[in-house]
Amino acid sequence: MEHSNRRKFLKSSLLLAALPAITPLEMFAFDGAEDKPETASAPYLFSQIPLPYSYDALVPHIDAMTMEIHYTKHHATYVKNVNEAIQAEKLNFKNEAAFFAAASKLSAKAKNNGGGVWNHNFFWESMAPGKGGMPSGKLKEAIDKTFGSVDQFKEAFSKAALGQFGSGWAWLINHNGTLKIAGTANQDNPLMDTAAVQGNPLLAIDVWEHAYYLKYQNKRNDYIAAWWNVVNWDQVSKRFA
Ligand code: MN3
Repeated sequence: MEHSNRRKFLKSSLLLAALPAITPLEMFAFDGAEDKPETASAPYLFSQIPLPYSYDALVPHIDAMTMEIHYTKHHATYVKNVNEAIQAEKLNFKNEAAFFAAASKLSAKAKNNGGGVWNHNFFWESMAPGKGGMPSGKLKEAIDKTFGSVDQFKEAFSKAALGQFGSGWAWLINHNGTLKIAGTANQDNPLMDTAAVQGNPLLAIDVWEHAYYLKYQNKRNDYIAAWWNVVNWDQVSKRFA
């Protein structure tokens, strides 16, 4: 509340407090309600991680303007909207996993924007400058076993990303020890109880046009091919461990 308004408000509250119907306790409970959440955790269940690198760190594969708009506008808006929905709908989940496990019961606003926040945090951490190359260790063994080879995996994953109709994501998922590739529409993710293929996400690519249109226009295929150069396999291995 702005200072002078607050003073006016307090003054009128004190006048009201003099009336028998309004106790000082009620006045106190009302004061400040506009900027305090009902519980400490619920409205801030979702937040944006600090971007782990600069906007231009993934150039030439992902351009700086795309990164900046993607992080500061698109991603930030999902945070604002999901926390608005959580507050307005009085949702109370102990963590993000519990939120997504109840996706079928959430409003479109809560589900879409919650997915938007989580998916982008996951996406930023799936990439890093000077990465790409090949997976190693246990992860490579599992990929070889499931898909035949890393190249065959990349081909199948790229195909899923290219074939995702409209806006959405392609995922590599650990489903009870089995690796799977899946696509999701909009901001859905494999943690949601509504997902056709559920499991623990290991890797994801954002194929919304906002993720590539400035540099690649309609050539989603070129964006996907370039994206492999920034995949952070060390992070994917950590998620698989
Ligand atoms: Mn996006």
